[in-house]
Amino acid sequence: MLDGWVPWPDEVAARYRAEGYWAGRPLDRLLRDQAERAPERIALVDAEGDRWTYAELDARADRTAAGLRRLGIGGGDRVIVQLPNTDAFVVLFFALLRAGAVPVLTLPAHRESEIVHVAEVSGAIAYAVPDVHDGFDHRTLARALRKAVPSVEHVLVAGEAAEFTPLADIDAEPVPLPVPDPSDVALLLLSGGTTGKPKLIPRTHDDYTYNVRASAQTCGFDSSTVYLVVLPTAHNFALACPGLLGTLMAGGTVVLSPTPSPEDAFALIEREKVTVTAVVPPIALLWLDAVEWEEADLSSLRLLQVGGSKLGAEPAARVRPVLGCTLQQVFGMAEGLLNYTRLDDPSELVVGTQGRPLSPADEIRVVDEDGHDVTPGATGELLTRGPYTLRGYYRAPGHNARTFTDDGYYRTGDLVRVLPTGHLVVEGRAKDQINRGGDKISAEELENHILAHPGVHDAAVVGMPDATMGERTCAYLVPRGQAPTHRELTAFLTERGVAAYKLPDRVEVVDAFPRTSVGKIDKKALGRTIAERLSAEG
Ligand code: J2J
Repeated sequence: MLDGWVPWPDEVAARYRAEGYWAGRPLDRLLRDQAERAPERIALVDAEGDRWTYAELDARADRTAAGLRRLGIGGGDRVIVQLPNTDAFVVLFFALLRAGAVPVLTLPAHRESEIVHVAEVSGAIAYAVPDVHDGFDHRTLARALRKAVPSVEHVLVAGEAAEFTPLADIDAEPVPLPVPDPSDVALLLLSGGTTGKPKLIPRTHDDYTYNVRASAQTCGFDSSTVYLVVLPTAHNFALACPGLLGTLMAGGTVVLSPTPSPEDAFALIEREKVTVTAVVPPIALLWLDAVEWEEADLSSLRLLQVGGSKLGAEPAARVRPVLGCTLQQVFGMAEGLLNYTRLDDPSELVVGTQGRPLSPADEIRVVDEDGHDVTPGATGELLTRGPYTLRGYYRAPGHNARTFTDDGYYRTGDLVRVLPTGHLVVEGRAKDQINRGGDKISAEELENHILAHPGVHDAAVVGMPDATMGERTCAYLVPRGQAPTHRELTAFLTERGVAAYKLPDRVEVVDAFPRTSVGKIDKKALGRTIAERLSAEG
């Protein structure tokens, strides 16, 4: 069993098993089951139109798993996966599970700063990358990683491998492999983060399989489902809510879009007769406008899932008239808890709420700053525990002590109110994070990077309102001598290996920060100041 993670207490785990939430099956079985049931059905289609049946995908995963074992990868080894939306991701994901290795999923946008940290915390022995993606050479990053974290023994490359191992060569005759314990960790997801360094989220075979199965049921997935992966495959939403795993479990077809652009996505929706997809609000807004200029037949689309940040009521109300499909709001988190509006909810709930918890076993509390339950309907911080919500981050005991209550509730940092129907409305945030159109930025993490600049004495990162993204990032600086310009600062952060989505959108230089009565930086005041300045600028 993997060490360094926090399992559910025995009696709770026994209850989840007895009540049927945890089925006691390894996560990779969902592919094998369909390969046995409907081997000739199309499981996967990529942007070029290449197609794989369930039998083919299953066989490739088996061969790759055998190849991984031959390389010595298996038995709980952590493997960082940073692959774009291609068949290589899908095959490697299942192959790692079958080899007994633990995929550590990172986004294509992550750079040296994030990847090195993830490798150090996870103790990864391998790193899987594309050769070049979006103009960035991941082999260069791999070289830097190997220097910084010697435990990373293997670099597996989709495409031109240079001195590394081509993913295509990881191939061997299938061998019988040990079956993992379903209560053990299957994969590690990256959290949005509220601290200096990103945290890793352990997800077990039992909990993630339940997450996928219950989501697929709630969203009506079946063998006629054609799901378009628009967000990165490594994102919990696109992977498992119900996402690509839910589609495969239901025997449907997964279509991979290389980007969320209307050009790519609309063409694939038309070509493959896509029935469902999942996007973040800025993409939903773009699509709602793009129907004006991007000619495509979207009539196959039945369901658009939107989540990651709050969707405004106005665009929410436009989804059905403009795109001709049902909207589903999804308020989820890689840590676990998922809230969905239901397909048969009345439109005021679909438009005006962020859904209600997926599982009857999800427990939620809404508390005030002292941790007391608020009166029903009032706004407070959402706490949750349940059969697919983590009990602790991986190898983070100090952080866990602050982020979980003694009785195992996860403090989400989200401010919500609960309607009598059980639906949640997200009202704000208690955590020090910027939600930039679904991309999460830990203020503390970014401040630490900025503080390394010689021209910065102190830094405070806050969100500023933005019509399309919801929020963008503003970095307030107190200079030491000559303050860096916005351009100089972003160049400095890029050089440090910070992912592009974390770069500040604006820099404000001040002599001193406003302070609260206890002497902390008053970020609320900074947020108000920049919001006022923006509205004055028009
Ligand atoms: C407001 N805030 C939201 C929403 C997430 C499905 C959907 C989203 C994620 C995700 C996910 C929100 N309205 N509809 O993993 O499976 C904010 C909250 C939450 C945080 C989690 C999924 N949907 N949020 O966004 O781990 O602040 O997961 O706590 O990236 O996003 O971020 P993340």
